[in-house]
Amino acid sequence: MSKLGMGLVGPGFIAAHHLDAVRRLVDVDIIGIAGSSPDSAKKRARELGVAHAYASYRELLADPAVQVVHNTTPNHLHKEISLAALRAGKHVISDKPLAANVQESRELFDAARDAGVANVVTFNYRGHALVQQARAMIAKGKLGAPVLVHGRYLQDWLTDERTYTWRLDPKLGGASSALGDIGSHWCDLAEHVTGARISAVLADLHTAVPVREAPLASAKAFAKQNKSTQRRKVTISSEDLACVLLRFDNGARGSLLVGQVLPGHKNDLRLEVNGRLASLAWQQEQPNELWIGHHAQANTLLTRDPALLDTLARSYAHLPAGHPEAWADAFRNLISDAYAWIRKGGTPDTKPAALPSFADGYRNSLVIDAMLRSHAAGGVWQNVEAPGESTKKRKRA
Ligand code: SOE
Repeated sequence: MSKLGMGLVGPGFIAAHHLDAVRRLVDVDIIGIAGSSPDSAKKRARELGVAHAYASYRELLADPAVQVVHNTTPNHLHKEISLAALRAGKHVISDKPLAANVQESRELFDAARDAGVANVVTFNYRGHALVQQARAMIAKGKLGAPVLVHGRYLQDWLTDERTYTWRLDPKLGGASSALGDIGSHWCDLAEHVTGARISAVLADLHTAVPVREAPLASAKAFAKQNKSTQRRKVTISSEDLACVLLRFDNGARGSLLVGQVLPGHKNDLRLEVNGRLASLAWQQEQPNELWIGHHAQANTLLTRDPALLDTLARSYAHLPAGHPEAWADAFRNLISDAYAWIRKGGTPDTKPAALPSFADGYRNSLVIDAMLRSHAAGGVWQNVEAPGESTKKRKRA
């Protein structure tokens, strides 16, 4: 079997994890990377152990050895680069969110469908074995009809007002900050696990740190900035906190808390689903455990053991029970599914069920957009729908 060639554009923080996941597959060659300049690409290629640095992303796309493009650029570049890659006939794996806003996401979704190639967006929490277990249990009716879907994604890395990131600049990160960055993961997970769609939202957004002291020079994501760093004051317009009520299209109700300025919370993503027969809960920081709640019998804690998992979840678990699997393993599962899809031609009927595509990325941007609209309207319910599409029209169609 000949190897597939991949290239990566945007060699920042997350790029190393894409390359790590690809290196764990046996049938993919890393051809080269492109960055914001020829020099930065060369420097990062050395640091990441990649043999070739392209002078630009256009040069990377022109190389026939590159069949798959990983787009790990900041959000405002997602559209331009993914679109160019699709037009060059490449399979595309894009970081989330798919693009900076609904219109751009729609364009990418349409272009991917027309190109007929594999198109993946990295909602990587789907790659956990116990997330797939939860999804299988709900699909098989083990919880009964879901009545409540709730949870949170809380972080603290933006707590200090001297921390600044491009994600807080709407021109680079998009209109939404916390919701786009991490609320997006939770919404994708909630819809993927339950198989239901968020149909309406009521959101209250807030900026708890409205002024930040950004370093004058651009700093690496998550880098510790010391006291002597020269700074400028920046007014922040996007949200670092969000409280959202949800309605799902199967009748379930729900709620979501999102925040990035909450001391002590690192990547505190939690999803709980309560059905009429049973409940379940999964937490990203304890990914090897699934809590299963009952009314008239003892609750159980299912630990990740390939032998105990549903057949739909088993292939996402690689180590024997008791050897923990975590974030990087789930990321690898997603990348492995992406390449399995590519090998099958990237046609809609061959996509692995757990793999998030541009359709999911577009869908997700509609959900986040409805939250922004709800808040802008003063906290009123908004349907999740494409611009120009009213619920009435949808029902008639
Ligand atoms: C930063 O907030 C970040 O790295 C996100 O961009 C990721 O998608 C999330 O998984 C963890 O936090």
